[in-house]
Amino acid sequence: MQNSVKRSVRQSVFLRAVVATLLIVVTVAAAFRFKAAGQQPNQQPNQPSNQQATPTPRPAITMVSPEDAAREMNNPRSKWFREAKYGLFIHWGLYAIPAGTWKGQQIPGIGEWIMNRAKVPVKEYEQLAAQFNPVKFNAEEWAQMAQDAGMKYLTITSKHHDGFAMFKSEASKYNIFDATPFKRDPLKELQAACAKRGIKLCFYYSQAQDWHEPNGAGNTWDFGPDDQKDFDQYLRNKALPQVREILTQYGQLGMIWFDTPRLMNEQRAEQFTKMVRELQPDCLINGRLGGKGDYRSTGDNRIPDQVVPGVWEVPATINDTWGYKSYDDHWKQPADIVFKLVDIASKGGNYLLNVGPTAEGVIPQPSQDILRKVGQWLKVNGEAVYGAGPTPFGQEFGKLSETQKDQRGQPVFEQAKEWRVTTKPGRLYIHLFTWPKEFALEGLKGKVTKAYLLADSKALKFSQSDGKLVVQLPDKAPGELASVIRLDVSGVNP
Ligand code: JFZ
Repeated sequence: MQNSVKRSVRQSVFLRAVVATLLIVVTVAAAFRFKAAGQQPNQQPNQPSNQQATPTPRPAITMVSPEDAAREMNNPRSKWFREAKYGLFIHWGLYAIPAGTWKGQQIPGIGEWIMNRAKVPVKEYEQLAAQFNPVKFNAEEWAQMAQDAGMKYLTITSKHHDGFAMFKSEASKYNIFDATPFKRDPLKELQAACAKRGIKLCFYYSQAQDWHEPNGAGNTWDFGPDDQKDFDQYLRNKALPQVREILTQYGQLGMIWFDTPRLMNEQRAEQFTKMVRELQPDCLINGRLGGKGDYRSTGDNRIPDQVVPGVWEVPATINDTWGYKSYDDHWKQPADIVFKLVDIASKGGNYLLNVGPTAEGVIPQPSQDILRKVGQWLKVNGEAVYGAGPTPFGQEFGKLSETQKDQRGQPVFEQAKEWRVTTKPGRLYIHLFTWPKEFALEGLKGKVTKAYLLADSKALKFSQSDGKLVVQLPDKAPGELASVIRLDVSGVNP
């Protein structure tokens, strides 16, 4: 509600009065409810400060039928992806040159949208290509960083909405090989560097929005409204031929990550699906093509509140932009990223975390340092993440507020952040984000035969009776970031 309140306040004094009245009503009502429940208004457990704002109305993820969830889970094509859990997203293109500033003006919003947000005419934006010379680009270093970070796949923008291809393309000369002084194909170089390290290479491709093309979706400032365009002409002449190129010239791809399916329909999506299946039957299709994909994405940076069945991924920023912005230093810290990675894994999803390299071809040092810290944690605790399944519990996620409602009148979810659980057959992994004297767990089926911290492998004392397990912990946590207890459980699969 805070955001909408902010907006309203700007809009008019009248609205301000309405909002103030509403707030008073809500506060009074809330106080009554607290009283009825015998609580004080400030007794809200586990409410981290960054969760105060009411969630935006869009849902975290599209729910699917149990049949579709099972189809996703049983798809042999997605096996590597379901196990990988953690990938590196890279948004890199001409937008790294302006880096968030156009003609001396800082342009609000995500960096890769600068052409759209500043309504830069194609003729002007195109000129960036002549300056694009990322001589510090080193595919080996990028792939090595992904590996050090513990990321199992790498998804890079082969073409974003600005229409500029980051690979050598016959279908359009508006590409990094033909239109820049760089004259190299970074995707080709990444193919080799990723293959060497067993990292799955995946390409983002903006199939619908293409602000460079008169018939592509999105550029209304040069080319007028989308509904008057010959969108199929654009698909035929650029998008489909370029997707064919990326499918045929870079070896086996892990997936193509399509995005923002404006103007797409089933029949248009089908042309892409058919091409991917014919040329690379093992290549995954993400959920933003405009038809049914192999798995689903949440909204950007949106983590669901509970376990979500099926195969899904949270695309997320490490600061507040995808494409590089010189003045965005709002970095998520390693502890936060570890929490989000575990939180997502414990709900059954993947985490695709983004970096935005500079126009010189460098991944900003702060993001490298942060990701490597998380990578060190994964070296010790990766067994509890890679290939791990979701929690059999759920009480650890928090609960619906009895008092706070969002804009739609739905109760706000109060997230708890003390612990999370991931699973493997015969094993439970308890990730602790605070350090209690002992850890107690209710509702555990099966008999615990062994308990120890992944960090030091020393056996922990525990007792189990009436479905309640209590594990004794040493005085100090073994590491700076989350500590993981491994429980070996016999009898039933946890
Ligand atoms: C899209 C792009 O427009 C953006 O530039 C970036 O590449 C991002 C990863 O994807 O933005 C979206 C797309 C979908 C949602 C939100 C932002 N969504 O479904 O909530």
